[in-house]
Amino acid sequence: MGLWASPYSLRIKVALKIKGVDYEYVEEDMIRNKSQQIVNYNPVHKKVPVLIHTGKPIVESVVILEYIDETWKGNPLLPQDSYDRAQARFWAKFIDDQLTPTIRTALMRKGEIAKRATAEAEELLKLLENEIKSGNKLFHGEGVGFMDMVGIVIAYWVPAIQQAAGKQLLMRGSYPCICSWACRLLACSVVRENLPPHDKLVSFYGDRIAAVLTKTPKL
Ligand SMILES: N[C@@H](CCC(=O)N[C@@H](CS)C(=O)NCC(=O)O)C(=O)O
Repeated sequence: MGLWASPYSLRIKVALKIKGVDYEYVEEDMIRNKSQQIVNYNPVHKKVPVLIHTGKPIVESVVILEYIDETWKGNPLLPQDSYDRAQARFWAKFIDDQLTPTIRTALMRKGEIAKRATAEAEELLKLLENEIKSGNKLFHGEGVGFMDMVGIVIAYWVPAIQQAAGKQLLMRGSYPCICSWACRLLACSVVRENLPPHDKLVSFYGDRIAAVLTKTPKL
């Protein structure tokens, strides 16, 4: 179960494709009409994606990716070496817990909140830029791996959100290594063929930004 505009849902679609697993996709209207099924399957977060396998729900995209990797062994997603696996989990947590929320605040809010978040996002992007520049093989691997799936949110969603917001944050001139990695990733057919249309995503985020700004005081 997923949402077409969700980068977290896309991770699961790409992972299942790489593993060659057939599945039934159920689109959820998370904005206007969240189904009772989602609440039942994911009572803690009430979010997509949810993977139902052998009748049981698995939630949280990174947990689902690891579940998929352990259940279908062919075409491994996580690195085989345990140090590299720890690194992949570390950078995935960095992207999901720090980088993405800060970028979203920088792009989707206004005023002092956005200004503070922009400064923080620039620092976090520099950390990622330096890590890729240093040659970390998680970002230079063959094919599409766990780290790439997590990073699609940066590679494809951030440019769409910044276009919707009319702001510039992740630019090639400032972060050439992140942008080259993003280009390589988006050129991979298994990713490209599953991406939602860019313009549709920009329009979706235009509406989300308008909704956020009308709800929050303009600080
Ligand atoms: N940490 C979660 C994030 C999932 C998430 O934020 N899903 C959004 C769609 S992109 C959602 O379902 N939002 C509905 C809501 O917040 O009510 C994951 O990795 O699966």
